[in-house]
Amino acid sequence: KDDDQNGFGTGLMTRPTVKKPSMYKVLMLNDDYTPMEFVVHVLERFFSKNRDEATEIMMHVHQRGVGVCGVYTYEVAETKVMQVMDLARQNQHPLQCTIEKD
Ligand code: TYC
Repeated sequence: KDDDQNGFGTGLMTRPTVKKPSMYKVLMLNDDYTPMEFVVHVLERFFSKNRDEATEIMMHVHQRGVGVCGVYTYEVAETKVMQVMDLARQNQHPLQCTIEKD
C-alpha cells in the first residue's frame, strides 16, 4: 500500500500538507469630505454589504476613524483597495483604504 501521500518518497505517514492562506483586513479610513452616501455605496458595491451593514460600517468609521470592510486573501484585498481608490479618485473624493495583516 502506497502511503507516500506527500509525493517526496520519504516514507513518512503524513497527510498531504495544506496550509491556510494568510488573511488581510481591508480598512477604510475616515476623512472630512467624502460623502457618507458614497462610502455606503462603496461598501455595497465592493464588499457585498447590504444597506444596513454598509451604513453601520460607514458610521463606525465616521465616529472612530477606521473600520474593517472585510477580510480576504492578499490578492483579493489588494484588488478591492484598488477598486475603491479608483472609484474615489474618479469622483474626486479623498477616501482612503488600506490593507492590514489579520
Ligand atoms: N466623515 C465623512 C463625512 O462626514 C463621512 C465618511 C465616513 C468619510 C467614512 C469617509 O471612510 C469614511 N461626510
